[in-house]
Amino acid sequence: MHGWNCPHSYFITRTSDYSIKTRNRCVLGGGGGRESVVSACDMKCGITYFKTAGIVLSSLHVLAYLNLPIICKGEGCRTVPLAGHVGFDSLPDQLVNQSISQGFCFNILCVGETGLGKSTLMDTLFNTKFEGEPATHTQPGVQLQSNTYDLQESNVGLKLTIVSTVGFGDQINKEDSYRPIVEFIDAQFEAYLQEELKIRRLLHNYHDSRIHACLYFIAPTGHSLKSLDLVTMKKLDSKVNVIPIIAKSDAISKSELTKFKIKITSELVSNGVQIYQFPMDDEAVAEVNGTMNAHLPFAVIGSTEELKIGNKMVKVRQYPWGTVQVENEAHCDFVKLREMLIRVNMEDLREQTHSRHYELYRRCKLEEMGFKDTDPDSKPFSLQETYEAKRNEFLGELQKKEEEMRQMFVQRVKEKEAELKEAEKENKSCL
Ligand SMILES: Nc1nc2c(ncn2[C@@H]2O[C@H](COP(=O)(O)OP(=O)(O)OP(=O)(O)O)[C@@H](O)[C@H]2O)c(=O)[nH]1
Ligand SMILES: [Mg+2]
Repeated sequence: MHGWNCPHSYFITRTSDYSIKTRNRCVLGGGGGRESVVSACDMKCGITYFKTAGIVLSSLHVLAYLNLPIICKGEGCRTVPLAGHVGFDSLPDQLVNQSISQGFCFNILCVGETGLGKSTLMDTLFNTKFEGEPATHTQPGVQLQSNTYDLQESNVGLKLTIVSTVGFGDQINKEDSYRPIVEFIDAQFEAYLQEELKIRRLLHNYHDSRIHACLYFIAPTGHSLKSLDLVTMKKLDSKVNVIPIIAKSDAISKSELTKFKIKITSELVSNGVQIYQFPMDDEAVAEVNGTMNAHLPFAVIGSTEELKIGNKMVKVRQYPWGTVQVENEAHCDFVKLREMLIRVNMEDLREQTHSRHYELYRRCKLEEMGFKDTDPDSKPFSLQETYEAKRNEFLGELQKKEEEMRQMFVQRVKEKEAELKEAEKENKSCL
């Protein structure tokens, strides 16, 4: 969250109702409570940016919208009185409009063995039926299947890409199962890097296919992680935000699940697998994210089947012995996953992908190509200098090769001359 000198920030959960939470989680407003907003502003002021589902608004904007006086008492906050309306308070509006017209994009990678419920979970998460055929267990290798969909909620458009592994875990030799996944992730980074390096870049129109979240489906064995899981997650953790989930968690009892979660967590730690942690630096969501981090890996159930319970239609899986409700937090962690992945941390996942994973890929790639920021004396090294150095290096190598070939040629001529002389001598002696 961005702020102007003011240590206090407010967080709007939804654009529609302007309910305001202070950073200490006290909810003010809620459907436009004018007094509450005044008191929030009275309490701690300054011009603060509100961040709402990836859209930035300022306190000025909110107060102006609600037609409220703007009171500023923030310490260390320099204020310049304006004689009249200038109009820069519409900046957030411009940003909101721009963001809405551009739309958002989010890419999820589902990694998990065949039949672990990947497609069902995606359908359940986004409350729709995505296309896709079940995979057979006879695939000779792992493949990745990618589908992009345009979704619309209220007036916000989302370009959602779901990538799923096909044939993962079906081979006898699973040594290289992680490789196609790593290659796929790198290929998306490479495509973005190539676009960035173009002279005519079209990044605002570019369909960003970099993976923002990797849901790693763990089989509900109740024992421990398979070596395939550990190896794959370890290979992926520096390239993508890995969120492990226990799939089909209705197949495991409550007490077993608690032990299984502890076991998985300790195995991940002891093998140095860095899974994605919900961020704690923003006080508005620190508490909820902290609590959710302790619940990882989420135990989920997927289903799109609906049943009327009471007077509400709910998503369920029905069994001869009873019914399990997908969105009931006493039954599984599906709601926690949906909240964390979509409502609270979608923007952080996108940001982490760009600032951490892509940055690492870009750095390694450019270094591999010979680019560097500083010379051996730690002095800044420009792109032009890098180009010159590379060119000189190349010319030097070319000259060296030329010299070697010249030497070789001279040597061969000498040898041939010696051979001819020898032959001439022999001919003379025969005569
Ligand atoms: N018990 C249980 N079954 C589930 C759950 N989610 C999905 N299933 C069932 O598992 C089967 C496979 O589900 P899919 O969603 O097709 O699994 P998938 O991982 O996409 O399979 P592939 O794409 O073929 O690898 C279906 O019969 C689902 O109804 C769950 O949470 N619990
Ligand atoms: Mg599937």
